[in-house]
Amino acid sequence: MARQDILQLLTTLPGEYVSGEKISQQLNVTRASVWKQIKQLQEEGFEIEAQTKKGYCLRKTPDSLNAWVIEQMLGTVSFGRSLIIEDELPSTNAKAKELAREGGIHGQVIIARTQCSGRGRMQREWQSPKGGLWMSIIIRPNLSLANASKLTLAASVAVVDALKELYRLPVGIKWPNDLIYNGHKIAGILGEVVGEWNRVQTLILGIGINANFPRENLGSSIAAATLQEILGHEVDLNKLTAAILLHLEKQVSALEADMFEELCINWTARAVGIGEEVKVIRGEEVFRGIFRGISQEGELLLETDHGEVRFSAGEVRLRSKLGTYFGEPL
Ligand code: BTX
Repeated sequence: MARQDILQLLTTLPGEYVSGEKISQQLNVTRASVWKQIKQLQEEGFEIEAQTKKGYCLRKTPDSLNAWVIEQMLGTVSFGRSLIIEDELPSTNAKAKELAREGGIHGQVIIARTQCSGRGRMQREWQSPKGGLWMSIIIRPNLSLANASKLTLAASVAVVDALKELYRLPVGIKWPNDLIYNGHKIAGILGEVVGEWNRVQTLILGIGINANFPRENLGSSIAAATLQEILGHEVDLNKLTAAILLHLEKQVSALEADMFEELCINWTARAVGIGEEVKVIRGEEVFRGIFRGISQEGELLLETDHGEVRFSAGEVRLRSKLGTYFGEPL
């Protein structure tokens, strides 16, 4: 008997008691083993009331990551319909790449409660303590190579919208796809291509959100924010996961329907620093100018004294005129 079967029975009539006898009959198991499973569910964070005469009643599902709970909350067609949660992984992106090579499907999600070797762009370290949301999605989009790189921009719009919908948080996008709250990084997004892009057409989208832990759990040199500190309470990670996946699926579908202009407008509306004087650093070179937004191809547009210059993500760093980027130290 799977614990899911018990949960399914307890949720058919929300708020009502289901007798141990009924559960044991329906699932063809002893009442003692039903009790054992209920105790395990309670340990996983399900608030289940047990009353001698009435039976069991599910009062609340856990806020901590739980695949069954996420599944109940999902409003997507394919994103997250296949979903794995591991206690610890080196990196969910690395695991997702492995799964993609083994035939992982479009929309498959892998989440880790903690990562011991989380990565940012250019192999930078991404600290991933317990309490965060560290997840990767396998995307096999119906997009041309030129358009596929826009997926990471779409992902940043999706995460901003999910955070706004759930917590009314005004989060901005730092080009190309870091999410900033009051000058502090609250989330990061990493898109990685698997195999030969032209043939395989698979992108791994890694999303990391500083959620239920204090900022001190990250290195002191990092200008980061966490949802717990901003909101003053822990958040429901299952709800957050389901909301992000729904927004992401919508964004990806819009891109597949060739709606890049709309994405461009949505991204720009959420971006920080547009119209400001900035420095763009490419290796040893420094370009100064006004940050004008992004092109249809997702490149950064810089208005310099010598005309407009375009930069693609990955090759450059962006800083405000004062040497900081919206609060982030150099
Ligand atoms: P990034 O290269 O823009 O950011 C990396 C930089 O951010 C680091 O050099 C460090 O200064 C800072 N940093 C490290 N950890 C944190 C943190 N938790 N919060 C704020 N700042 C931090 C951004 O890369 C993309 C990150 C994607 C992470 C996800 S998590 C799930 C998936 N798996 C995986 O290994 N990566 C992705």
